[in-house]
Amino acid sequence: VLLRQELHAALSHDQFELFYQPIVEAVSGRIRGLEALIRWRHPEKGLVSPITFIPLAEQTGQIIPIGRWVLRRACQDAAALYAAGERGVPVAVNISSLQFRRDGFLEDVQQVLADTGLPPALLEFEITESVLLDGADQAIELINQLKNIGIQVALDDFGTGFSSLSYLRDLPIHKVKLDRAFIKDILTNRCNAAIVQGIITMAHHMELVVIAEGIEEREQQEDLVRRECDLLQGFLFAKPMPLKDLLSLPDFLP
Ligand code: G
Ligand code: G
Ligand code: MN
Ligand code: NA
Repeated sequence: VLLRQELHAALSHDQFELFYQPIVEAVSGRIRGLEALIRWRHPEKGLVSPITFIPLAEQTGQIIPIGRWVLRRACQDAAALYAAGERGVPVAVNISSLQFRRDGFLEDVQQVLADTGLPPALLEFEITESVLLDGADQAIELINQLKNIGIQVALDDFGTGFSSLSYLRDLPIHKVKLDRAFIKDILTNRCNAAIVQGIITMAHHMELVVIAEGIEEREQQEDLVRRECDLLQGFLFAKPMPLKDLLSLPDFLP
């Protein structure tokens, strides 16, 4: 009933978890990164999707403490992987625009890096075009500051909503993530295939790395390899899962 109130208590009751989904090199399928995806383990409802509670958390302001928790936990996990493996695996964290545009975000990030000892090169942020709502200049400055400390930034869900091609030019991002909506029927819909090819070609001319999301079939992988997409993510490779399950995958660490 009052999901809003329960959400308020969820953090103090330790009901959030992070799942991780591998991001793989398109050609080889080898793991090149992980995306952290929050889950709410509700005492009665079971696992609640962030599609339900992130918008609610954004309305109530809860997204700020929840976002801080996600960042800290993801950096702790990535630091543990780094300690266990040879080179570590970069972890991508979704940052809500409210969190990104809030004063003190950069300081929070630096504090978490200091506390966890995670090399900044192993942290990546996924933002959406809504970070530009209050004007582009502030967002550009912050992305540059993150870049200066060694954190990469990806533009998520690209191609849907209000994403403009000029964002690829104006934002000092490192990567662009093609929304699943274009990938779903890339094999049968010539318009979607043309959009995907166009974005990949453009992005490469701007020295951006391209990730395609929602890969479910081998033929989609093959098609995107032909189109020279760099990285892929989707159920074909692995679903989002708890870190301990990932660790038990064969050939997990490079
Ligand atoms: O993995 P999944 O279907 O549950 O994710 C659904 C949506 O929730 C995606 O759009 C994803 O970006 C968003 N999301 C998942 N985890 C986080 C998080 O930690 N912070 C924010 N702000 N969004 C998240
Ligand atoms: O918006 P964002 O890219 O952060 O969201 C990632 C979402 O995509 C998560 O909800 C995740 O569970 C979902 N996802 C990841 N791979 C696939 C896939 O292959 N198919 C579908 N349908 N969803 C996927
Ligand atoms: Mn994302
Ligand atoms: Na996305």
